[in-house]
Amino acid sequence: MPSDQPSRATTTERLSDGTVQALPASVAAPLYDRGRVVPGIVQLGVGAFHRAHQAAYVDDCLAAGDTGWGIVGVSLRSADTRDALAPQDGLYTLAIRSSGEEKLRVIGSIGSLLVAPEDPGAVLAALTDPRTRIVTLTITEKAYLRAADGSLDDSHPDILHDLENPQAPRTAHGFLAEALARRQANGTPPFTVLCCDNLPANGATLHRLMIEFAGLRDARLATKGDTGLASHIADGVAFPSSMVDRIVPATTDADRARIAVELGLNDAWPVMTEPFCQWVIEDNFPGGRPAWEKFGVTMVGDVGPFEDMKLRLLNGAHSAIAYLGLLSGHATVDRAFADPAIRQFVDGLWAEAILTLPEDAGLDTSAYTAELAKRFSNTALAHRTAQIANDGSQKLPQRIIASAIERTEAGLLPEHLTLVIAAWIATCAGGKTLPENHFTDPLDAALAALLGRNLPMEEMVAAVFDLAGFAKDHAERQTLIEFVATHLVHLKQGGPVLAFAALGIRTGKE
Ligand code: CS2
Repeated sequence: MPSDQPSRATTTERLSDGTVQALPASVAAPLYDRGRVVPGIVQLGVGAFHRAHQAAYVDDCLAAGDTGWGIVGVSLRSADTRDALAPQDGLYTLAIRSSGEEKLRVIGSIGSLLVAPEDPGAVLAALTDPRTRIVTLTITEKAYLRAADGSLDDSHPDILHDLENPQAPRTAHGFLAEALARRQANGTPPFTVLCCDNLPANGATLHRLMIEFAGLRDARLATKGDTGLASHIADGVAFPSSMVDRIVPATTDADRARIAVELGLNDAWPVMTEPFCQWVIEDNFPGGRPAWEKFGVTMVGDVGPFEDMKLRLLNGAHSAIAYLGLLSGHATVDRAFADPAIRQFVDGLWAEAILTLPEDAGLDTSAYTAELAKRFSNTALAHRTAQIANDGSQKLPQRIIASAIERTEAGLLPEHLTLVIAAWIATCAGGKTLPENHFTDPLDAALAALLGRNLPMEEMVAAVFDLAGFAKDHAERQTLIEFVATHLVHLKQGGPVLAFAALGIRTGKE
């Protein structure tokens, strides 16, 4: 990147409404009057993904004059994002990076930021504001608090807390339920709930969890029948599904320093991303929505095929690259993907997963995987394998296990798919020791206890499947366990080289 104004880097001035005019012409900035924007969307989870994806689409809408859709950003846990962005009036830089090029754009769609644990009442006030017509969620897979069988984890301490304290919730479920109940009581129409996480049938899944949660709440509050919240949520609140896609590596201090030079202003939390961006949304917004289709969003009747293709091909390959990459000593996706053995493995994985996708849905899987190969090769992203490795127990079911079950049901082998599960277990067992490889999982403690028991291989894999709820109640469970156990023996005896060799992938290191 040209840094022709090096002196600017030393400035302590912050990006904000007051300084945005001073940005160099090469940086795109919000030209609309932010003061006139009306908050219409409450976003739960204001992490980097939301800021690279949904917030950028909404910024386009606001810039085009559709000003009723400003975002109120809510962090459900930490104050970090609010602390970084509040002094910047919610402004932040999106750095769109491809090998050899970086384009900067300042996003203005987040008008205010709230931290739920500090002030749950303020969050409920935003959610019950009649101007709020859509609530979007990007809270990561584990925050949906599903038990191993996929139902609501009704013994989770935060769920129990929220049932006891409906006015001061901690979970997304608790906030949505209380706000929908208050709106129902006031005669304010409900908002539409738009899930933007990488879950299969994400809208329907959240809808089901919310009906379960509201049912428990109704039982506590002894409200029954048609006036109950559960039936209101079941029949009266829309939960469209959506497929979201943009690769967003974690921001580093080097990124902050480089962006400060380019802006001539400090930005405490710029967000890094790739040029590719996709959002496919089920068009079911009874309370209205931004004209997203004008800004590149695909509005459809059924998101299912797009979701499955993305979860199984992009995210499935990502998890494969993460665990096999870590086991092979690769710190970033591009480096792992440049390893010929991993590259060949991913082709094999795609071939297995593609056969599980519907043939009649008009999906062009070869164009899609060709594009994925380009995206994974983007050296400017430095997307860390350890970042993707987080929360494998929550991610593998929709990315890998669903395809493996369907292949086995169809009498086909899931050899590549099951190696990803084995690589996850092997990485949890041994690969987390180096600080730069560190990643976490909600099952960490239970997994460590189990892996420390030195059980015979197949018994150990079966216990991991039980713990994580993998392939629960599926006839194919035992077949998958046997494949995973065989792969694990290879990984234990000869690392990825031996495991790849068993699949016919030669590395030259056998
Ligand atoms: C990644 C995703 O961290 C991960 O698990 O697979 O965040 C991925 O980068 C996004 O889903 C891309 O849209």
